[in-house]
Amino acid sequence: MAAVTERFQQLFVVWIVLSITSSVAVDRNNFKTCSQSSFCKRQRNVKPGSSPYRALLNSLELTEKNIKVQLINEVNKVPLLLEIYGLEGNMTRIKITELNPLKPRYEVPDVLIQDPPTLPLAVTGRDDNSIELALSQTDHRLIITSKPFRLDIMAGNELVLSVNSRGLLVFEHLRQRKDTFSDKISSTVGSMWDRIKSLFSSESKQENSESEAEKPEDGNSEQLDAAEKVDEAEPEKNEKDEDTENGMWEETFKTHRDSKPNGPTSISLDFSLPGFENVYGIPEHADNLKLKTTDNGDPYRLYNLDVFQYELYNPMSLYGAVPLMLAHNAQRTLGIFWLNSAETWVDISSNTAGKTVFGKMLDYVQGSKEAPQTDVRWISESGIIDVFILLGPKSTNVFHQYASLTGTQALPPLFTIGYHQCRWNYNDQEDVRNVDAGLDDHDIPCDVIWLDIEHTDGKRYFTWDPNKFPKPQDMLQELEAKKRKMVTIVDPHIKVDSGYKIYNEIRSHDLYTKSKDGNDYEGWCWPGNAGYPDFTNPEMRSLWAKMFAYDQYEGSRENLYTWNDMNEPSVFNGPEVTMHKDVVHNGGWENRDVHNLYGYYVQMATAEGQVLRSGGKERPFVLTRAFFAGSQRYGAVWTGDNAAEWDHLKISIPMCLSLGLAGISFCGADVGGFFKTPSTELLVRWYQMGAYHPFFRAHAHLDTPRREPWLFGEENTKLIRSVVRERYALLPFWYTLFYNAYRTGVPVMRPLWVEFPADVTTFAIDNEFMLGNALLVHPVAEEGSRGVTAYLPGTGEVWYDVRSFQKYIAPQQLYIPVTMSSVPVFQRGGTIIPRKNRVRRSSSCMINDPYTLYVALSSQNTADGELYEDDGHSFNFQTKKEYIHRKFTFINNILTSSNADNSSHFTTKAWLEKVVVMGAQKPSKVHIQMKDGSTSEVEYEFDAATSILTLRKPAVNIASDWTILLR
Ligand code: NBV
Repeated sequence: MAAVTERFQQLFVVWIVLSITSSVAVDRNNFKTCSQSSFCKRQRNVKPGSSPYRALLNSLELTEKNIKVQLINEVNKVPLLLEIYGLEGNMTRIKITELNPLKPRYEVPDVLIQDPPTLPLAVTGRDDNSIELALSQTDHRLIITSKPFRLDIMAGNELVLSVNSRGLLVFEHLRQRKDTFSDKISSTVGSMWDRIKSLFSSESKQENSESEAEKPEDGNSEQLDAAEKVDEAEPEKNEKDEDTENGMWEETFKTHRDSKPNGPTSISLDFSLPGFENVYGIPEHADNLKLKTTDNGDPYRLYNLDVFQYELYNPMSLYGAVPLMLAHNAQRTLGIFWLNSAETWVDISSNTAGKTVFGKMLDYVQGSKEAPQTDVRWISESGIIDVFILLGPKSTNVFHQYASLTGTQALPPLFTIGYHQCRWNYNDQEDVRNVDAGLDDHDIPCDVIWLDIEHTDGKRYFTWDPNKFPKPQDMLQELEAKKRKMVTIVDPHIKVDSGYKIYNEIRSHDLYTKSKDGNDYEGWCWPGNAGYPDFTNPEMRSLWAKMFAYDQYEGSRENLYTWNDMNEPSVFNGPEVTMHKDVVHNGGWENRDVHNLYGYYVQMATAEGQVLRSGGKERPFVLTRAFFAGSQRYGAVWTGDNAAEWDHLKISIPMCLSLGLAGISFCGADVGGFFKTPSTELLVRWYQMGAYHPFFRAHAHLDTPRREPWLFGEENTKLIRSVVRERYALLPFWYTLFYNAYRTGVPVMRPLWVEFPADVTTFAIDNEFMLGNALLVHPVAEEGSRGVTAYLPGTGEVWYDVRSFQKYIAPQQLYIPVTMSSVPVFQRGGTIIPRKNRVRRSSSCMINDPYTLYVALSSQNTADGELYEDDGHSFNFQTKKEYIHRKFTFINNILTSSNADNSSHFTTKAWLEKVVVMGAQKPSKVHIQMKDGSTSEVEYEFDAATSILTLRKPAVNIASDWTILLR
């Protein structure tokens, strides 16, 4: 019998694979629209209008940390508690939850890196209908209006953001189901109990005029009911039917029934942003950088899902979710961080959307009073309202603010920013050996070779297929000898198999997620029937972490790292290909509450495992597909199963930019496209794109023909080789950018508007991007392209083509004729970039190699830049401050290298072999002066045609202080 079931499961998986490989586009029927998600539908049916909420100003309580005010829904009388916190660093936190919930509601743990430090709030004004509060250390004020309830945030006299100004605060309070006799009794008892409690609670001591708060009606929120009732006139409609119809107490999607033991629990809140026309962020969506209005379609959805063959330019969910939105205009940037891990939908509307530039001009000329405004509305299925308003005012402030809450990008080991060679699958040890040799034979640097699911023994993670990979240690050692690493895939679905150590261990600790009936939850995935460890449980995470110990993960070595896939989690036979919402996690929480955190915890536990196996010494590397706010602390993210199509190549820019804005800098897309087979032209263009993305990995589907970079003729090998080598030459620049992302939260890959905040032309650009503040990249992403038009921003700024050193004055739309070898990249005047021009097999081989500095002079003949270097792999940069952080400045014809961080110390053999100055004038002499005062002459060359000055062999150690004087 067991064998029959096993066979059936195998057939099912084969069927899945076949259907996966035969269809062409996403099957939208597998995924809910807003109207198929009952809470989204109920909420969206509530239209803007006067809010039924009133803030009970007399209930205001000022504590050391926050202020508390009760809100009463004047229709259903259910009281809420509003808490407002002034946070250090120009942020405000707004929490709204039930004053007397039937039971606790979920509050997201483990994402904030600390209890955010608060600043006292002071009441600075008050009248019958409002209270004014001042946030200390800023010019920000908060105004709470009582009836209808709204909250306005002012900066000086300017209104920055309003909360509930459209009256869309909707809070489905926890309630007893009314449809059975026993429920009726418990409901009555429940509400009697509530009343008794309230009589004795401190709130009951409020003045009479406020006392409605203590008499909740134990019924549905009438705000929602009113919106939901299809036919008001229909007499005596059975409540149970209506609840079921509205999906309040149960809901069915396709064949899947959601039992909804807690009934309706959703929440919603609106925010108005006067003066803003551009909003960004809330990854992950396959859409443009600038988010679109959602009035005529679905809201953007945040619900981690394994969306097979995702479609582009739509608001459907993808694998990860970061509920952070940024708003930007020429004066300021702000952020809204909605800390909720349940299924979430975000509606965006704008009064200027759809207006042409001419229409806007007409408004201006005619003096139309309507200022631009964007309105957003967040809706989540459960939990509480816990939202952080990041008040900027600059984008860099918003990045710092968000980083102070959720942490920064972990500084990756150096090797991880090199090139990664992956496919589903490298078949066996021999195959790996050949690929490794192929890279060397063709002079293509590479740091990592990856193994996908076929390397395992029957999709049992942490094992090796004994026939294909009989000696994994030998294979890893061979790679180590080449200074290369390997990554193996470790998915979180665990084959149900009593002969499988990992399965048994998790079971013996009773750490699998549970079905609503209390048994281990099982679903189908690659191994057939699988259990899903409860990663929300710290015990499970620590057990998982221990599984990476060298003596536990047999065949592993120090140069083996990890890839977490399918961690949304993907459940082939689950609703929307994921876990049932009524699956139970640690503490009795439902998957409904924690869903978007699952993948986050998988990556967290995996990264902890890698740190643990090294005795806390080595930095981990984990690539994850699913993510949440804070995932940046645990490694890298890729954009999942894209396709070998030009539009997928293009969308990789906004997808990674959006992730970067939301704190996750280490992002990449499968180079070449995962599904389908790229034309050679597309493959080459994809390498040219990928070489400038933070995470640079080629990957391909099992069914596609092999596509290692040397398989397309010498000419194409040369093209690919050249961009991969360019990537390696720029590794010092990349590593410095990552260090700054780690230090400050500022993204590595940036939209142009981050660097040019007042230039409105940049606000919607997503076919080019900045790396740090210095490089502008406009990859060719059109088939058969003969030219591209790049926008060079910055009034009065200059840009230099990094290959020809040709200088351009900005701003301008620059037409650039292209050939297959062209990758338009420009260095901004005023910046200095470090490179290592002697490219070798892998990043570790280049550790001691000398540097070249590229100094691009601004129109004022100045420039500055930085260099960060450390051992590339350990935590010594944190624990012992072992690193160098240099600052380079060019001013008055003097180039200076100074220490940017005197507390650091690190010795390196690397020296300065060359300095290239763009936009220079010919000097008559060049000297280098050391800290001890000693000077020597430096040889140079000057090319008058290009204004390039090349200083040869200053020959100083890169960690030393020196000054180069041009006379
Ligand atoms: O493990 C196989 C693939 C993997 O190659 C890909 O990168 C993941 O995104 N995985 C998805 C599962 C199957 C996809 C059809």
